[in-house]
Amino acid sequence: LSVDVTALAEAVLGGDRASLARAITLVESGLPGDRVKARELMKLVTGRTSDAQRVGITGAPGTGKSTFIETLGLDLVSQGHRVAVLAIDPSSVRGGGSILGDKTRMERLSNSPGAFVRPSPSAGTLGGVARATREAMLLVEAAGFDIVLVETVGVGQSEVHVSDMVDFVLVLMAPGGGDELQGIKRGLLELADLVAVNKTDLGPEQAEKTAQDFASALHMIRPASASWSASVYQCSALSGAGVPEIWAQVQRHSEITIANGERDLKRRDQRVRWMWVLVEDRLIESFRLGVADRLMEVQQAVQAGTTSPTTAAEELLSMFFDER
Ligand SMILES: Nc1nc2c(ncn2[C@@H]2O[C@H](COP(=O)(O)OP(=O)(O)OP(=O)(O)O)[C@@H](O)[C@H]2O)c(=O)[nH]1
Ligand SMILES: [Mg+2]
Repeated sequence: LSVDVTALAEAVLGGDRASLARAITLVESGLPGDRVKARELMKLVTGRTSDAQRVGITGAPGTGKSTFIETLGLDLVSQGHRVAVLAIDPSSVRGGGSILGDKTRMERLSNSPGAFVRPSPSAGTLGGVARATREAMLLVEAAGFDIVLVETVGVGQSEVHVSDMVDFVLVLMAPGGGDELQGIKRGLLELADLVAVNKTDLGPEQAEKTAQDFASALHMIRPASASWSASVYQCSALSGAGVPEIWAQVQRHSEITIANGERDLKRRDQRVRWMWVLVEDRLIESFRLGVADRLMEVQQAVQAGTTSPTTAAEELLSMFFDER
């Protein structure tokens, strides 16, 4: 990309959508030259962003996250808000192609002048995608969007990163019986500020039963904050039923945590954690480059058991440090 970063920053701050899109493409790029420009761009917009409300919407694939965001987003736009939607899709990291890519279109919301919908970057490391998403969030705030909704698939590590960048985590669940509380769902519940059982239109009894199961599971989890504990709501993202009630809770949380200073504290912590994410990302990247000649071989020897992990780590580390 050939870019005049200063002009780009001013255009983003002026709310120009095409420039915003180009700026996000720049922060998503992995090319070293682009990374330098992206860092410059981020410096220019820092401290000049709007004070947006940041909400993460996570849940297993197919639970209705995009549908929920479209319904909610259109409603918020009609109330005069400017809504930006960003997506983190861990499958895009592994496969090179994005699962969300096609389905995240949210056509009606994308066409709304009050909204900006950006699908997930389609390549990069998970850390890199999370970094790009966080920077994209700051960019949409610089462009004046006052609500940012971040969609993530609640598998793998992505939800850990999303709770590190938002004020509120909404977990969407689909109704269903049996082993509902195993594995990823448990992990998700621990991050939730609110759990919404979606698709109630498919069967109210089933949804009610699922909601009760999650409510009792939530009782076993110690709330992260004294001023807020997660509760369970039901909705139909498709019909819109229950969606305004859920948003009212997000608002209530926002009012409480702004008033008692918790939101500010959380954002301070998040900034420091992000500094470390960036440091780790850069270190690992330069480490991999630094030991690239031997990395495959050593890794295979560890897999085969002919070299111990300790010996291998020592070898790679001294190779890396000796080269500097
Ligand atoms: N009946 C019913 N179907 C719904 C509801 N919400 C979403 N769906 C459907 O469920 C399917 C998945 O919805 P999405 O909104 O794409 O779900 P998602 O969680 O974003 O999916 P991924 O991005 O692939 O993880 C679509 O066919 C939706 O139409 C709902 O409230 N009721
Ligand atoms: Mg989706």
